[in-house]
Amino acid sequence: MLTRIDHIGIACFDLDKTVEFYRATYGFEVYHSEVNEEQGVREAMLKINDTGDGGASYLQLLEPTREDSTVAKWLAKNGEGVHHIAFGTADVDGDAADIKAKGVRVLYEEPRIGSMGSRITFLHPKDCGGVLTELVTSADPGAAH
Ligand code: CMX
Ligand code: CO
Repeated sequence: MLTRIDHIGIACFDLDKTVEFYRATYGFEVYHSEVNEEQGVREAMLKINDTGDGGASYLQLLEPTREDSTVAKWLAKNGEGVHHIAFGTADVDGDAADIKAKGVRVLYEEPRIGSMGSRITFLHPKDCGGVLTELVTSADPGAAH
């Protein structure tokens, strides 16, 4: 069951500059940052609020680490902006299987590693009304992140 907005993914050319925009404009601070080589991104997670399921909702700011990454490709075509949305679930495997059975393409056979050790998969934007959609199970679903 999808129980929250886990994050909104925003693609940018310059992560430090974008982090500073969110800090100066809204007062949001970086909760966590990391490089995910498999996804080809350097990212910052800004925690916006805790949620009723014991999790939280974030903004995920994404800067590409290499030219052939999905985010670099997207930025070249679209410029900066909202890249994807992510729903949180305690069971990414089960929810991905249920959604796949409804005819939506799930991009990974098995969930991969996302922010903060989470397990993630993606649904094809062409099957989701043009919205790249991620499903996320936190490393510790009972914890605040
Ligand atoms: N949102 C909406 N539509 C998108 C999209 C996005 N983020 N990315 C691509 N598309 C659309 C394109 O506009 C294109 O549409 P048209 O054919 O109408 O022009 C179509 O999908 C194919 O796009 P493409 O540029 O040829 O890109 P690919 O097919 O090579 O890749 C996708 C698209 C979704 C399979 C790829 O981006 C992917 O695997 N995404 C999942 C991984 C990811 O995004 N990782 C970065 C974030 C990591 C994280 O969140 O932790
Ligand atoms: Co994401």
